[in-house]
Amino acid sequence: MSKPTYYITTPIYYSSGKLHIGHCYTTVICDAIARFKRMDGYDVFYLTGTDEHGQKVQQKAETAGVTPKQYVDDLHQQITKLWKALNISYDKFIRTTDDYHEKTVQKVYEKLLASGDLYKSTYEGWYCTPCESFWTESQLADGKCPDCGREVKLQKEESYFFRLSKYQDRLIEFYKENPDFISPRSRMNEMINNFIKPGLKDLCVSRTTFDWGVKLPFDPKHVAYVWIDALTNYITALGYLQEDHALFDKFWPADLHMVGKEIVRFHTIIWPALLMALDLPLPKKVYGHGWVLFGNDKMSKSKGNVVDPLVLADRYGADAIRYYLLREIPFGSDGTYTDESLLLRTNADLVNDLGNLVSRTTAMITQYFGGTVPQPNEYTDLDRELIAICEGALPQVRKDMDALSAPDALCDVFRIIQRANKYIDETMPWALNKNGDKQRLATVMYVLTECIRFAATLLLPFIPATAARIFDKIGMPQPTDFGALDRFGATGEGVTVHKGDNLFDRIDVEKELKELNKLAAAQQAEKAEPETPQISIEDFAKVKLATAKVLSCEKVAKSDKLLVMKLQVGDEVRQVVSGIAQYYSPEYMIGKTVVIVSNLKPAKIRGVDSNGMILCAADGKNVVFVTPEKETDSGKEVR
Ligand code: ME8
Repeated sequence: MSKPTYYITTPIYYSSGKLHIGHCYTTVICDAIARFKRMDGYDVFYLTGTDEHGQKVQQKAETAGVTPKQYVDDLHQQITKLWKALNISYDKFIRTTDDYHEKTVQKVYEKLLASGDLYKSTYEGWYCTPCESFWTESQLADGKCPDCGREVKLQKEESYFFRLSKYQDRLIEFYKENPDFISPRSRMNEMINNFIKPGLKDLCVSRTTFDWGVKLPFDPKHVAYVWIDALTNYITALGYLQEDHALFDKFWPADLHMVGKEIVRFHTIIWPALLMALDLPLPKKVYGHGWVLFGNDKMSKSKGNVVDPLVLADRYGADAIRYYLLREIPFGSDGTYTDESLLLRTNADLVNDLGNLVSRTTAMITQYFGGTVPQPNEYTDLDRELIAICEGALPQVRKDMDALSAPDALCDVFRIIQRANKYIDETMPWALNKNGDKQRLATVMYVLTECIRFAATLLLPFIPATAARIFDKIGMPQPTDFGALDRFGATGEGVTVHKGDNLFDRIDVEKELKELNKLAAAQQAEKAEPETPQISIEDFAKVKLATAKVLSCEKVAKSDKLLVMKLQVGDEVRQVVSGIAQYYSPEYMIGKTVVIVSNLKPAKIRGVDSNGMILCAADGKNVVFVTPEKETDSGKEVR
């Protein structure tokens, strides 16, 4: 008989910056669920990936002096390295720049155009020129750009629109028929009251102001804008509208889209409407998890004052990070990350409870029975209490995982561990040994080994590397399913334990906190502007500065920041691109005398050749170009 399928996804991660520990939350939760389902008999497909198009990427690449593709390639590498370090067992990693994805997005737009769900119109919005971003009235902060606080102007742009409004009633109907579609429930009310009831507006789904995106095949000056490109990843990854669509046939509709609460709206309104428009079945559930907050900061998705998760994983092990995120952050609501809570949680649960149980038990079996797990004799009521906890654990953990609550599931597993530690204190094996009661001692060692086997099996989805090490220590093969959890007493004769190293070393919290502070400070300093070094007169002599007269000037196409000028520099005429369009109009520049760096290596900026750089005085808000105090010829050396 074929296994039931389970398709689980994370959002695709923006490729415009480094990921922090908050980002790891979605991926780690999904990983635990995927691993649990695999062991519980499902044929699982776990998808994650990167969201690589858009204006932000284009701008960041420009600032970094690389192409957008080089920029996203580098981030993609960093992100996959992080997932590897955290032991994320995804089945596929999709990049929105993957050829198959781009081609399918184009087909989706064509399909929507053909069915009448896509139409061309004009988008009117508040535009922030420095940020090159459109905002709706309600997104503005005191009438200004919510990102940079500067003035915005009302601007019109030709755009394609998705007929979202048409699906309003069908969406409400769908929610009614599927009350568990949006979880937790509170988020469902939020969606209906805040977004659907006030009325859905058609959605602008193309842009002409930048070009780092999927070009619309029927109108290539437009690129796909954000949500259709991003959301369709969940089906393009499976082969939707492609030659090989076996995975799509097998796994769609998704069982679970796990997303952070800020993007529930897109996944529960736009995504189902789009699927309705494409005549596809809808996903079974969208879960909006809470945020990992940092210190007292409300929501700092981009906070930099926390140590890089790669460094944390390297220092404390992937499982300490995984365990912390799964256990400490209450599922469905926000939780606060602090270095201290990470270290304390690791010491309390992983070092004390789990580590001690395994090391004490393996040490005692080694000392009292030469390392071979003895067979049990008659069970007492005390033993039976532990047996009942073990045998009840899988159904309980399964129930927790059905509710997607990893913290509860881990609490239930740790109940076995904590009870077993107490059992050691209660049975006092050292006294049994001293009194020569080998029979009872054998039963106690056997019960403890079985408790460890149950706990380690159930821990495999959550802290897989540690659980695997436990199986090594207790001399058993690592199970691939929960089959052997139906019966206490499955451990047969002749099993040999190996105590080996500690599972986790105790962390000196005070000392580590100081180290982490230092690391975070170093990280911040790395990001900050490097201190300007002093240079010698010889170094300065290498820079050739000259006066130049602006002969002509115009805007660079598709850029609000750049002007391209022809400059007279002595006998020579050269072209220079300068990022001063927000501060000077082309007309104003014509006839002005400027100062340029004349021996700068030529470069292409937005595809336009630039041979030199115009000197400006800038303070981050205002920019003025430098000009000689008196009229002077062009081409004069400036020293
Ligand atoms: O939203 N705490 O990508 P993203 C918890 N590309 N989760 C957090 C978090 C925090 N502090 N910060 C981020 C996007 N996340 C889009 C999605 S899907 C079609 C397109 C989570 O890189 C966030 O909630 O901003 C989301 O689930 C994931 O990281 C990716 O966020």
